[in-house]
Amino acid sequence: MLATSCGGARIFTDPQALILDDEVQADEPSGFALIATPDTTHAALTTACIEAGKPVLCEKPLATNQDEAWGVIEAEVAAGRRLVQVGFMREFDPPHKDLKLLLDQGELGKLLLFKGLHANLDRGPRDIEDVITNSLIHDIHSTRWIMGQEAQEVYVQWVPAQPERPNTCRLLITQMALTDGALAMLEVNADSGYGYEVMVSVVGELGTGQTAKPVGSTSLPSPTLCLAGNQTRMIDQTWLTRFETAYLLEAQAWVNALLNEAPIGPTAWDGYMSLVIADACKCAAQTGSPEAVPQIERPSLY
Ligand code: ISE
Repeated sequence: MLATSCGGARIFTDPQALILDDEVQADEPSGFALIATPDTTHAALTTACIEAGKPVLCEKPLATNQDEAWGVIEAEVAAGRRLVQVGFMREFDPPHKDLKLLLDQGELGKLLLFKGLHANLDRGPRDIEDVITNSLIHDIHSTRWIMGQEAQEVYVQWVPAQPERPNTCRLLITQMALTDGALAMLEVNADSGYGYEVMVSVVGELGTGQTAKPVGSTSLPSPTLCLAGNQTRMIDQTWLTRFETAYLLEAQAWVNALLNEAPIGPTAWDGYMSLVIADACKCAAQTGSPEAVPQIERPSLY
């Protein structure tokens, strides 16, 4: 039914067959692949696109761990050109972009601290590894992107969702020491009890900055209401409404960039480095100690 409503789209049950199909032409918008399948399939499908010479926008995480992600880097380096963009859509979110612009203009001077708040609504008890690779990965990338620094050391503490299963995670705090001497403190709430929110605040030598509250996604009214003795504001319930604008801007920017043959946005290297840091966080969670993050030489393609 959906295929008919899209003008008779062909349906594939095998993603590899779709990627290899001759009708999917790499030099036309129909030939750009957008991968939004389960996390465990991302690396193999992205690599298949690279090997077929087809540009690909892959949802985060690029892979489930750094070794898998390195395979994607090797394939792209062998192809000799950038074909991959990773779906860290916060780079296209107006409140994040506005803050980043002011920081890049040096408004706050040298940056000292990144604080990230990432509140989710309950999706059932999740293991700490899943919260790190699937949710914290956004905050890891935001830290690298907004601060313009890599992580050097990470330390992880969390509150279990179920006390009898200590590996489950209700709330996670990650601390990071960054390469230029700044710090980061990332809070991921796996079940806020009230809604979905993402906010960043930054402390610089000259002052502080914070992302603006999003001005109502298209599906939510933005006004604050005073009613029956209470002041209320609607809060998104999922990332799909909170980041609706960012997803649209991300996809449009990706297509525009490819038509101009100049890829932009988060690279496979960003996808890889965020997993190097995520893997260090998983280690730190296991050992209960600060964990050093390996500093890896960036291939010249990036
Ligand atoms: C989800 O997969 C996303 O990517 C959301 O942006 C994030 O907030 C959520 O925690 C993830 O599970």
